[in-house]
Amino acid sequence: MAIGCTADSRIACIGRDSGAWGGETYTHAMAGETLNLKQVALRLGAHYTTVYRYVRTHQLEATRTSTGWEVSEEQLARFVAARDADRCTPDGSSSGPRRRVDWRGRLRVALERGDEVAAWRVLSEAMRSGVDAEACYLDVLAGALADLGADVDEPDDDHLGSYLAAAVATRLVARLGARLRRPGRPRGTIVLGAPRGEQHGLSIAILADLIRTRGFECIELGVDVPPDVFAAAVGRVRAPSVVALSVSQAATLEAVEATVDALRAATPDLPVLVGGPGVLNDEVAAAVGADLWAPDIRSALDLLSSGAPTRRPAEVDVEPTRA
Ligand code: B12
Repeated sequence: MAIGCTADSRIACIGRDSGAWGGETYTHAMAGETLNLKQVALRLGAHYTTVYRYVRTHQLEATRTSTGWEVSEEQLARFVAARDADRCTPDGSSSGPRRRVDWRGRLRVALERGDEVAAWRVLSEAMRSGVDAEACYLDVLAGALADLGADVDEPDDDHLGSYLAAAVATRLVARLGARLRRPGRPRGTIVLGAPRGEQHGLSIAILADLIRTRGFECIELGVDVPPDVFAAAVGRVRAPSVVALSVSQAATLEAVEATVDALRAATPDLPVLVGGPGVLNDEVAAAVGADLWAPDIRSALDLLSSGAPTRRPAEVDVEPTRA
């Protein structure tokens, strides 16, 4: 600790000293300058490995360089403020308000870096702190993916972040799915896939896992599925309850329509559910011939769990009656 500082003022004043730690000279970083992890450890009065863990779990923002990690004064200040908000009350009791941890933000950083180890650590910590599986999938993981490219300062023009994130997220879903309990006798079977031309597969994997946790069997067809394959799949299932199509881009709506037509020809009474960013509302769903639409996965799960979804009633043109 710096000479003359109390524990509480250590963060503020230790940087005015200079000295050596592990043979390295440190000084207070001027505005715009950065600190390495040893310097941060010294400033926090923590061990280097603890600081490294803060970085890997995205509690402390840092930038990777060719020689290690760099932390700016602003990043360190944000970390200290967040940590202090999580601290005990002044009387030493631990009943102070708990800080809401930004699992979604932390995960997003790890996803964009393509860092599976850090990403899994964030999810594991979230689960350990009581975030349930559904919230892990929908609020933390899907939330982090939805935030991709939201950084105006760092536009991801080449989509590299999306590719890295999708690859890591795919592995995370596989790991999460393997942990889920699937209750006994299925209450129905849902056939699920994305239409021809659609490469966005994460929503399908997530929806499939969560459908199973709600007690349904799920036949997962994956992405870029031709209409006749959907038709063949429902033909093989003894009593399918619903076919669900995940549509991430409006560009594939024609393929959705072709899929609905093929399904109607194969199993006329089977309801078709559509959802995803490519289907804005129920009117678009009706226009492509689907019976059901849900704005998000939670609503879709509630809809499926609420009973036996049915086909949309055919619109009947009523002739005005004469008086
Ligand atoms: C990862 C990603 C990719 C990855 C996909 C890899 C993979 N294995 O999935 C890659 C890099 C390959 C990719 C490619 C492209 N992508 Co992309 N991608 C994304 C990104 C970043 C995340 C999508 C994701 O998986 N989210 C996680 C899931 C769980 O969330 P979600 O899809 O939003 O789904 C939620 C709801 O919509 C709903 N939902 C989803 N499916 C279903 C299904 C049912 C039945 C129900 C009820 C609900 C439901 O519930 C979910 C959770 O609440 C989004 C941007 C974003 N910020 O969302 C763009 C995004 C989906 N992509 C987009 C585009 C345009 C493309 C490309 C055309 C880009 C290009 N120029 O090449 C290509 C198209 C490839 C193709 N032919 O399909 C657009 C789509 C715009 C649109 N609505 O029309 C988006 C929205 C980006 C944008 N803002 O422009 N992409």
